[in-house]
Amino acid sequence: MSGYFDHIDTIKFEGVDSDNPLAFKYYDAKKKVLGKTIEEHLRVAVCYWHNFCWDGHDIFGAGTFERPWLQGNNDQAAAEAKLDAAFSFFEKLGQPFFCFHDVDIMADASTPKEHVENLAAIVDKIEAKMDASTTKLLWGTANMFSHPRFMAGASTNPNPDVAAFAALQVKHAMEATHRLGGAGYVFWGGREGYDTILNTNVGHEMNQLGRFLNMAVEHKHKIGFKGDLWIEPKPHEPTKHQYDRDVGTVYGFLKEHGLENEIGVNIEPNHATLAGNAFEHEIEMANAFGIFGSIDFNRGDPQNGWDTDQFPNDLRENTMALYYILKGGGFKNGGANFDAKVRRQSSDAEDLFHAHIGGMDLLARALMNAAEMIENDKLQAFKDDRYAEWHKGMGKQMMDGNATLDDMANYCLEENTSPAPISGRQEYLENIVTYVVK
Ligand code: XUL
Ligand code: CO
Repeated sequence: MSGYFDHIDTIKFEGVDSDNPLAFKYYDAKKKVLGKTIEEHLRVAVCYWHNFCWDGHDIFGAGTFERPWLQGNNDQAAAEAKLDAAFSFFEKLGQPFFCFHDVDIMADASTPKEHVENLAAIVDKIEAKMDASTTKLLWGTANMFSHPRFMAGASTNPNPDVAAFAALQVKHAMEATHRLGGAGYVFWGGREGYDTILNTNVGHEMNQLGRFLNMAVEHKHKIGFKGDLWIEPKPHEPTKHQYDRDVGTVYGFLKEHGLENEIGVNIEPNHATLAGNAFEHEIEMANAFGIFGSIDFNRGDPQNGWDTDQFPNDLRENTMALYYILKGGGFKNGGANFDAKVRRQSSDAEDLFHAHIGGMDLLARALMNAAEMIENDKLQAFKDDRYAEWHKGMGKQMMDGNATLDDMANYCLEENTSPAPISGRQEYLENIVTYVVK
């Protein structure tokens, strides 16, 4: 079954003049940018679910991909065939990181006991694969949204027995992630929200989620997992309202439950846009709150209002994203996971390569653009100047907590201040970005 990718050679860096569509034009893994290699900066990851678990079905039609390992029942042999295919893909792409949900990697299970056994059986195999390669695990997670038992949520379910099943999955998925040396563990609250307020006790559900996440944090420390925990915000889909709506909402939630120093965020641009936020807004909010973790790179379709999970191709948007990621100190444990899928008509093995090559070349270009912006940081210089008054006089007194509202009001009266408007220079600043995007 690993023969599925045999007709494709290892993908090499050939540079911008290459005509070979199955070669990197910009992603030169060992090239140094701002003191680190492109590979070290981006920490690119391939996701298991869209690439190896999905057969191309949509809500109107059957699978179109004919991946051999997806043809029969998802038993241990099929899970191992999928694993062979995945690692042969990783090898040809240059050994990127990978990410998985528990159910992506394992044979189907029908009881809690089987779940634990089947997961353990495949983790043994993954460990052996990883020992024989340089591919590393970026993050693991538990899928607590596909099975019908989770239709009303996992930890936010009205039935605590469902939350107990979720606890079982998180415990074992986190332990598997730890064992495989994962850099992080993600909580995407797939159905941690609701479809109608008529049957939902919102306050209670959010407290359930808060307590559940505290238990997960306690477990992380108990087992000695040193990776990061990240919540992945999304406003809706599949539920109408999800509690982890966006970065700002997640931060308020973390504060409410005393988790702001324990859990960060895994930001996904297509989720940001569904919430009515720009991608870079979410990154900057996470930087401002000190909770930036990782990115699930993808894009939505500007004309479609759903989570299309397409591979990214907007150089300007991703240049800005990389600029703000670098300004925040860059990825530490996090990285650039492609939570993206090829289109349903892109049914061949090579389409998976075109998608990842394009995404990696795009991010490498965006990184180089962002580095150029940082080396001569006109945007920062403009901002420093714009906020300079806050570092002296009454502005500083206010920020240091040394001025009352009376003090400020009296200052205004006494100094007779009537500030003239100062241009925000938006177009000038946009031009700076335009000239660097290439
Ligand atoms: C769903 C989504 C998930 C998470 C992991 O929109 O992004 O794949 O990344 O559960
Ligand atoms: Co995602």
